[in-house]
Amino acid sequence: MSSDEAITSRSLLLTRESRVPTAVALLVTVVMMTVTMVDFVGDLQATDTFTSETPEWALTFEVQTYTTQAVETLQDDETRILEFDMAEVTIPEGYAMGSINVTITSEEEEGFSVQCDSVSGDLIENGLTAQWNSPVSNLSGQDSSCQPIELALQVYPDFDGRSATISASNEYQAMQHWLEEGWGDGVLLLELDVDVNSPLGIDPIGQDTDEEITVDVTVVMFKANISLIE
Ligand SMILES: [Ca+2]
Ligand SMILES: [Ca+2]
Repeated sequence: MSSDEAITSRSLLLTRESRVPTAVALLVTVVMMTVTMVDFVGDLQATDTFTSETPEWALTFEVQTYTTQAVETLQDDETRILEFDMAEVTIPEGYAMGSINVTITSEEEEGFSVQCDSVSGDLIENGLTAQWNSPVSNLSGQDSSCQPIELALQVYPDFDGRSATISASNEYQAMQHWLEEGWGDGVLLLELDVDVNSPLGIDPIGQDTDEEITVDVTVVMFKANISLIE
């Protein structure tokens, strides 16, 4: 390269003809950097106000129930354990098990010649996947006034069937809590105890010696729905 050529190339950007394009290029660069900075600051501001602008979602549940019944006659002083295999429950597509409700009903009805038998029912904690320690679960009950005993086992965490409004940045996050699998697997064990009570003064032939107990098991299943509150 001769010295003449070197001077020509060095001054190429600064020649009178090339000054305008160079200035335009610089200007474009400055504008682009400014746009990027504004975007960046805008993102920071968006993050700052995120909590107050998180979308709200309406949570609703579709509910279906499965019921099964067992009728058992227990003798005085008898204890019996009934099994209800949850594998026999048909759970519709998209549904999960929410809770299990048990109603224990005596055959006797309180009346002039009846002294109600003492009946107790206990759901026995085992490997059935459920919220055994939830305050909503009611595992034990007893009655001696011919009234039904109501027991309940919360299966899915927090499920109560009630609609709610929740804040979440997107639909998946809003739904996330309701997509768990594996709750309600196992065998429900119900222990029944009967102590027969006979009215005083009834002749021995008319003595009460047993009690027919009807157990109704209702499995509540749900499907969660989420919709954006505009
Ligand atoms: Ca009785
Ligand atoms: Ca009886």
